[in-house]
Amino acid sequence: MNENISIIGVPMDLGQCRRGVDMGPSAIRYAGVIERLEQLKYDIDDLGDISISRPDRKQREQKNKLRNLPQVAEANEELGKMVDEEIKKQRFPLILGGDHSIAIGSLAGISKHYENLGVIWYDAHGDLNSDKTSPSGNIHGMPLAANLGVGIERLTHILGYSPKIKPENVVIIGARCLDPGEKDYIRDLGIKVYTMHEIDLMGLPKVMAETIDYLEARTDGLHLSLDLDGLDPSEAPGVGTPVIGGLTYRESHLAMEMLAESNLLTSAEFVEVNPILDDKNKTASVAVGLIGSLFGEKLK
Ligand code: 6HN
Ligand code: MN
Ligand code: MN
Ligand code: MN
Repeated sequence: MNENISIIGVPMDLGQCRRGVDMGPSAIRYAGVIERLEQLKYDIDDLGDISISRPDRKQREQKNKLRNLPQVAEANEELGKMVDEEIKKQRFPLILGGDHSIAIGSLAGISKHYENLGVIWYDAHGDLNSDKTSPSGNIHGMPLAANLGVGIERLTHILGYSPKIKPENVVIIGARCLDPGEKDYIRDLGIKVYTMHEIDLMGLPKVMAETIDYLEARTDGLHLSLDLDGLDPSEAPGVGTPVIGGLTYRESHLAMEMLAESNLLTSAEFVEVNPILDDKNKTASVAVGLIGSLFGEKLK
């Protein structure tokens, strides 16, 4: 693993409707992410939080199919540029959210550097909606689609190119709440998905081993996009769209250890931590625990 990590906080809550997820980066820092990584002897550069412009009242009242589109797009351009810069400096970008709409900017900055970027989407949801299929108008339900080049141009072409990733280089893990349009899309494109059903049948270790083998064979970089709602809400309650029946902390911890052992990871983001909905910063602490495992706590 790259020994130099740049942390970028993205206090974004405009990709969905619940207040508080903009405090996710602070909650994760407060839970000790930097100390944890420094103990593992990484060189950490905390770049702080990017600034997000707020919609004024008139903009908020506008009935638009895509909620807060100008502000979300602008912040993602900004994030994309920062991530790109850090990779140019040969540093590992670790992005802290914020709602999942920020994965559009993360991948815009990352994907420029790879021919075949692999993505693990660890999430209860598919985040594969577009303006046409979204039931909510919330952009945090759209980042994976946007990165695949599906949706409106303002989101698909962040940093001026599209698509960012290919469907065959994506693996979704933990899905248990997919909208009809998302299911059609998964079927049409043949995206690899391990739903909770498959995880229950196969066991998480087999799922991770298959995922790692599959991506290792076809990709030249690997990004982890981990939405804390992939975990069960009993262990990660501080999320805006909880879905029961999720991955346990132990399973997730093992998934991170297996990723660490694979030595394939080139970037990561942890999103959807909402301290207002949380129980004593439990979800942020879970995120920090998973980050420790991901960066090789067991190996060092
Ligand atoms: N997330 N599929 C729902 C929607 O509104 O499009 C929920 C999306 C949740 C997104 O948790 O990142
Ligand atoms: Mn998500
Ligand atoms: Mn989710
Ligand atoms: Mn362990």
